[in-house]
Amino acid sequence: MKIWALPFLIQACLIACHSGSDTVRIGTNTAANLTTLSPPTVITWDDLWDLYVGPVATATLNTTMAATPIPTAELIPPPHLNPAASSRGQQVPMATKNSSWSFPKGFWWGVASAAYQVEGAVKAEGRGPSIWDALLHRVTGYSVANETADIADNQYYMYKQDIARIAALGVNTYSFSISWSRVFPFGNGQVNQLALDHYDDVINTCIEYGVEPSVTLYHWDLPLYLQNSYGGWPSSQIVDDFVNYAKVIFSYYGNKVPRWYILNEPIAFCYDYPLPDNYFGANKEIPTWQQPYWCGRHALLAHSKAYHLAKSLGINGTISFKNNGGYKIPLTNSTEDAKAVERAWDFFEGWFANPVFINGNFPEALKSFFASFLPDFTDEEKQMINGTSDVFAHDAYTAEFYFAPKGGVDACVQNISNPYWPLCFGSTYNNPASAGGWVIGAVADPLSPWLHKTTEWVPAFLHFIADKWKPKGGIAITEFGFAEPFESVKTNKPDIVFDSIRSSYYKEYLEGILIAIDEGVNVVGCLAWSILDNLEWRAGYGSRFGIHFYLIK
Ligand code: GBH
Repeated sequence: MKIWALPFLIQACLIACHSGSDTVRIGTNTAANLTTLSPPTVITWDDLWDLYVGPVATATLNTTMAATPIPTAELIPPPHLNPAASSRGQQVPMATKNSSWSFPKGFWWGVASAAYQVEGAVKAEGRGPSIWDALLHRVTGYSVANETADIADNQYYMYKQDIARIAALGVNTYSFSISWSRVFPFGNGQVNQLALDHYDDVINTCIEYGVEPSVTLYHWDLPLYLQNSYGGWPSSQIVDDFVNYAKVIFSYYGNKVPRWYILNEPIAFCYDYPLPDNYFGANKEIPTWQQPYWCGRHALLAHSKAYHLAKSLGINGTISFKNNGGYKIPLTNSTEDAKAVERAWDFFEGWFANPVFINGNFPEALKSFFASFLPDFTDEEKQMINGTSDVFAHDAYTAEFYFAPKGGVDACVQNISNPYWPLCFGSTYNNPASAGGWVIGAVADPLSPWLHKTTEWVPAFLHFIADKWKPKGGIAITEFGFAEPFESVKTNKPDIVFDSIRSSYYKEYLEGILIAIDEGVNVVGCLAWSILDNLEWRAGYGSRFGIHFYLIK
């Protein structure tokens, strides 16, 4: 059981109910050996699993579980951070309050997850493997403790219970993602009706509970077969396969879904390239250092094609992609550090936000870096890409200081042997020595060292996005959250569920949003990451972002 991070939220727990049964298997089990696997050899669903992933664990609870009513004893909020009056006689700390602040009408808020991180049931009902099944099963050390997502939170079977809890929180949105390799076990080709039925029920259950479903089409779980056949996102072949998948999803669920996110954090999944050698039939033609940028090009083409397709299908929900990255602060007030900050926005957020929100093309700094290897977008492509987000969706967790390399940004750009090339900026969590070297804010769990509590920068961050990319539909914070340090080493439940830093992170972050709204920034909604502890990718289960505690092992 875990205490809610937000004062207005409630205390609750997830009950893991387990009852027995076996793995679901489909297809024919054809013996194959690795030497016959180079495309275009036809391989079966079993081959994909057996050769590239191996045996997977299954949960004992493996049929859809009905929701059980949430006991009122579990709906008791935690003590307030700054208790006003207390029956127990604590002293009341000074607290400032501005009673005129309020969220605008129509502001939505809720909780988020992603398919691979919470579903488990990886071989159930025909799901094909994704690259992450192979990465976590086969690549030793890819996740810190070699944990897999075979069972994870078992949400594939327990979604009704999870959605009942979301409703009990009093929030109005659940943001989850669809697993592409459930719907297309091979990424393309035959559709798996069981998967479509499953997500239909997830969406319907949300609606039944008065919770609006937000759907992300792609949260990093690329069908393994597509990585094997042509190297995944760095190949242009991904574009049509993705758009074909998007078409099935948009056509099937259509206007039941008020908010769609086509891609989650292309910066993050493109920088996962190159994937480790020798586990996939990888794309050898593209030099490894270029792969993130080819991925970015195809992500933009796939996103924008899918966006236009959705509009042409009459989808009337809000459609965008989720960008990500922290607020960027110059380490010192030098002009070089200011340049470094500008370049960092261009290389990260601007990589995707400039094309979509400004002019269909990359920022100048990126264009000149790409010039020697990446084709320019054609005029038609630029036109297709520009304007393809109805809202600026940002996963905005944290902030960091940026600085120029010694000798300055421009000299670095000209010198490929500079250790900072090609980015030509550096970043740090610590203030300069002249300011005492203090860290920017409290650090999260050691397994998520990139995350610091920097909530005092939230208003500046929101202003920056509004001023630079001028999103017509406003800004949505599609993920924010915090991994309480060392939670996974605690054993006493009351200690585990009492989240000091996470609680103040959420409270002060929301205050930051209110300040920005009060100052005229159009912020339309926000989503806490995450509804429950889950598989934190390479950090495994040790870094816990859930506002519900979930004991995975
Ligand atoms: C989100 O990404 C993801 O969408 C979500 O799946 C995830 O669970 C959540 O954050 C919490 O992490 O290890 O130093 O190379 C947030 C952006 C991008 C931050 C990748 C961490 C890796 C930093 N993330 N980044 S590092």
